[in-house]
Amino acid sequence: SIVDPLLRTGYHFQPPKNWINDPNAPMYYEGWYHFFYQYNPKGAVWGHIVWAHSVSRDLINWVALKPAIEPSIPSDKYGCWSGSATIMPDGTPAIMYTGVNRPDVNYQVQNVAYPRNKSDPLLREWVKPSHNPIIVPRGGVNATQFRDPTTAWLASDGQWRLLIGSAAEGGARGVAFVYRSRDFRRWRRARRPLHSAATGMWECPDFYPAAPSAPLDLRRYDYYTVGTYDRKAERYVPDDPAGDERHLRYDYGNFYASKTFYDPAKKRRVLWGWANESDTRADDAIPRTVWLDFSGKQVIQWPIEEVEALRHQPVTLKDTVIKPGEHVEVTGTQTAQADVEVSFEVSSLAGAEPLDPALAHDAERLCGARGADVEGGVGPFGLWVLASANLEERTAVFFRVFKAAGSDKPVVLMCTDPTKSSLNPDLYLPTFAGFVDTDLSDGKISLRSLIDRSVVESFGAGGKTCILSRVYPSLAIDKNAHLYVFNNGKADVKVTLLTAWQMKKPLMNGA
Ligand code: DQQ
Repeated sequence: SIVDPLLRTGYHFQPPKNWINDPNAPMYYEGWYHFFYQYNPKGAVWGHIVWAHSVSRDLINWVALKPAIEPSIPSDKYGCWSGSATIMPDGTPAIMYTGVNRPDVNYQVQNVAYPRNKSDPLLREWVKPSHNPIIVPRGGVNATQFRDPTTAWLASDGQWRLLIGSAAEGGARGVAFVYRSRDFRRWRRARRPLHSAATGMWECPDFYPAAPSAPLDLRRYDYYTVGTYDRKAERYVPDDPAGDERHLRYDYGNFYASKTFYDPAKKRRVLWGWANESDTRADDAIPRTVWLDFSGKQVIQWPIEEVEALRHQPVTLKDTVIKPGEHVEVTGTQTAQADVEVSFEVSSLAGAEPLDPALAHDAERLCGARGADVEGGVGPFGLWVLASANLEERTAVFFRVFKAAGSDKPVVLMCTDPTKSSLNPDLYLPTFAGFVDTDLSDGKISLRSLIDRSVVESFGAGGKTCILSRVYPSLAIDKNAHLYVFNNGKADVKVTLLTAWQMKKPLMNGA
């Protein structure tokens, strides 16, 4: 469908045109950040996939280079699919990626590519050595479900390890196979996979240390688990063996095929996700820093600090009480492309509504039933973003507090409700939601939303729960987008501080 160009995102990563999907092999090399991504140079839908390549000094301003890896050898002739970079001990990066080698079925093998010229910090040219493919599906591995090699790591025995996403039991079980190599050329599969679960195939696995434990991400939504890597047994053991492996997600919205890399320049781990459009076909991704929280049970995500360089024209709201059923507009800055940070304070949790036990484990259904306009006890309160002047259009990002059945324990739900985001009737607008790991003991909870014309990317409670949503307003566009704080609960809610900044448009691949 045709979308208003003013709904094109301004500061989320995107190519000048055409289809983009997974982020691939993000890395830092000689002062430059490199970002590769699944890209169709020929059209606006997934198809003939190459590795497009952009570079940046700051992860915000991007310059597009020529595609780095395109189909050119028998083992990648029908597609260059996702993969990762590994920095060799001498500092040279290697890219491992999946190649499709048959026209009729998606047979998958793994290839390697190296920079032609290590002294070019832009790494413009990549060569595929003649010993490709270096890993082929053997021994009962399903060749059509065998892809997306991770970054490799050196184990204590001096051998390389990497993981490949796959499936077993006819696709019912997601599997992360371990491969070993002495020379990065001949790879052998370890007898036992690192980990597996009854989730369906695992695409784009990622495995990284987050002291003292390590997340592993699973599939379809970007699930992850936190656990311990038993180096001797080469097995991953989730910290919570009884836990549901589909419990924790990086993001409860539109965010998939994410990948991390370690940024040695700022000593942090950076996560990129793919925010597929729910309507049209041009897509974006945003970097977040990710770390393990104090409890060690989940990760925290926060927009990389460089994003703050785009902020200007701030306006604030201080110590403002929002009464039940009221809303307050935040004026004085344009908010179609904005960064909003707000701290809320609820005076008492006494009026929190009881949690329906049937919905206690299903945040999305709970939010569907108890949305932004359904009056509650404590909440719903939060932001209406990308709102039209008369509020016919608005996307609600909010919290709602419940009381768990049989106890007074507060249960905090975070939602993005886009059902009123557009008067355009033909849109797919799912409600997204996740629970927030907080007991609200001090009555305080924060929310940050990065608004980018058709992206609303929200971070609840300092990044404990994140939701990215795509919306396509027909009125709340550009200068006609408004921002409000609302409270549809029965208890007062205080905005202790809200700051909204307009966001400048960085260099974005020449778009
Ligand atoms: N996209 C790639 C695959 C990967 C999938 C193909 C995930 O390598 O498994 O474009 O979105």
